[in-house]
Amino acid sequence: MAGGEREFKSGFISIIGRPNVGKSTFLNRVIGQKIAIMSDKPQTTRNKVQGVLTTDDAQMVFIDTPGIHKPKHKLGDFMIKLAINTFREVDLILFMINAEEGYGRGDEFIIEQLKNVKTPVFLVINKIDQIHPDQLIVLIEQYKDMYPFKEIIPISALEGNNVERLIQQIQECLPEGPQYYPSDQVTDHPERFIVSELIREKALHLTREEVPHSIAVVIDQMKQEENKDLIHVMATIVVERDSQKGIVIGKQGKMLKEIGQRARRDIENLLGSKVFLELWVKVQKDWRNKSTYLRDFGFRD
Ligand code: GDP
Ligand code: MG
Ligand code: K
Repeated sequence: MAGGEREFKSGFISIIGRPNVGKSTFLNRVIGQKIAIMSDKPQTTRNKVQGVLTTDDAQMVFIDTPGIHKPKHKLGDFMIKLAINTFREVDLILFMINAEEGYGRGDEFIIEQLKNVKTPVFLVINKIDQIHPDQLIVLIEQYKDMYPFKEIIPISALEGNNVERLIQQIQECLPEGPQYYPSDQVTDHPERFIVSELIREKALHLTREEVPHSIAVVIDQMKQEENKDLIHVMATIVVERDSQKGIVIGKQGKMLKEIGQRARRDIENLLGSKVFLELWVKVQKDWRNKSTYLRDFGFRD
């Protein structure tokens, strides 16, 4: 059992823009490198996870924002509110435009909405393979005065130009956070949820309500060791404050060790196999604000 903290970034990223600007093409390209399509997952009516990209240092959860994709339609107040709330909940917004088309009324609408949120926004100018570099300069000049974009990044989602760099910039922009989804597999393993609940239960029980119920447990990995009757489970206990982290780890790691030993026994019974359990504790301020997304995937607050 190991205590301590890993430096890891994670966050939710909304890709918005008029139809046909290349949002899906971009996602598919990202899928080309290790991404997992999540479209078969349960979804809220509001947001759906489109894909998860996990690198060594970060996890990027791309989500779809219904409503804002069709800004030409007359959206009711309700839909607009919904869209704006979604903007507030994500960590980053990618506003994608089509370099060939340039500025349009749909963009004007989206930019108006963005003015009400603090979430950073990248302007992604897609389809640069279709234009002359001089045109690109004109476009950047035009857009940069419309809104304080955090970054303006020209790409070709189709040909892949600059996509790596965009991913890099996204990663840099994300806050520290837990890995929400497993990187090794994407299947909706019900066992994973039960395992996380077993750990959570032990943590809550042993800390005797000193740690509120806002605690979450994320299973980072659950893997059968090759040729061994042993399942390796890596999990992170997510708390909201440093003080809670101290309680969960305990003096010289005693509390965490106890949580781990008790949870391991239960998990071994559940899985009918020996278990090697590694636990980390991570402070994620405000993680509850992101619970809208987590709840659908078996996390509870
Ligand atoms: P979405 O509606 O925003 O999801 O747009 P799509 O990803 O479905 O793309 C719409 C069309 O634009 C498709 O025919 C894509 O092949 C094309 N497209 C997307 N990205 C690029 C690009 O970088 N360059 C070019 N030339 N075409 C692109
Ligand atoms: Mg699409
Ligand atoms: K903003």
